[in-house]
Amino acid sequence: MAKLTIPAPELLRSGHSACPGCAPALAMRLMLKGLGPRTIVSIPACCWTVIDTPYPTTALGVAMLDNPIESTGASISGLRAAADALGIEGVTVLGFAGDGGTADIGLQALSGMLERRTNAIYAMYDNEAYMNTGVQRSGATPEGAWTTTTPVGSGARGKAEPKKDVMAIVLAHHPVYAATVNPSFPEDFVRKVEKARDLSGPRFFHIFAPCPPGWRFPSDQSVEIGKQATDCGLFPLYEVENGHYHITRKGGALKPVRDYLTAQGRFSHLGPADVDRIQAQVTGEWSRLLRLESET
Ligand SMILES: Cc1ncc(C[n+]2csc(CCOP(=O)(O)OP(=O)(O)O)c2C)c(N)n1
Ligand SMILES: [Mg+2]
Repeated sequence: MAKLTIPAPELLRSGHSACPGCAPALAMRLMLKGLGPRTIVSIPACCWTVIDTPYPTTALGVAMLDNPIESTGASISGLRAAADALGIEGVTVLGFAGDGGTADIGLQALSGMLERRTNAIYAMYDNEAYMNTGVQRSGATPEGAWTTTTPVGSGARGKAEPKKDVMAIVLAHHPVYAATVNPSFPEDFVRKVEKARDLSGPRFFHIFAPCPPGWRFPSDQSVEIGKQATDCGLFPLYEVENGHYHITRKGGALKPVRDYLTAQGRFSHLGPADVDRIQAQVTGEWSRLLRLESET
């Protein structure tokens, strides 16, 4: 039998207030298994501030700082500067922010942190909308998805615009390391986190994070939906180290995107032509990624 490589210690404790099936909770659990106890995490306004607190309690077994939604990049820059000034060694500084707080509201602070070569890890958990305030669309919401601000009805068919390519924006800053991870593939997730932990400089994670109430699927399906997203090529697992791309999961032929879409209520209004269009986009992006891997 294969030996599991995931560390046993739990730094996300019981008693947190995540919804059943919350993939962002699973993502934090895996992130801290990879980083270990000498981690300081900065969390902006998002579901995760609610999951961890209310003050003065905490479900996290590491030091945690709550920061305004737009300033995670600035916050982790300050934490790193403070740790260095105080001579605190061997500590990992982590920003753990939602897609709204990263792709939209906190984008300039993230850009600044990357450009200054801040020695810290920024992780964006992507549940593809502003979930904590009631499922409003973000720049990371995919085309066609229902949200409360991209309704479905007469003349309205969910979000009209494509998803913002946050990895491309981050990679334009030439970080030391950037990777996509998905809690449905925990071994791949923790291996990448352990690798990033041992590097120095700006590092970034794009975390796939299904949200049962926001995406409208049963809460026992989160892991399965995550698997489908990667196995159909919609959320490929890869890492980019000093500009070199490496796809970390190639499971043979890609599964059809249709199964992933039909499993979620937020896409239930899409017709065959919509599904075909999304399939063509996913196939095209997958080919582009394969090309990038072979060219670099
Ligand atoms: C400047 C500012 N604008 C809006 C808010 C309200 N707000 C709090 S949490 C949140 C949702 C954040 O969405 P995301 O970053 O995707 O995290 P999620 O809630 O999905 O976990 C918003 C809009 C805020 N706190 N500060
Ligand atoms: Mg979100």
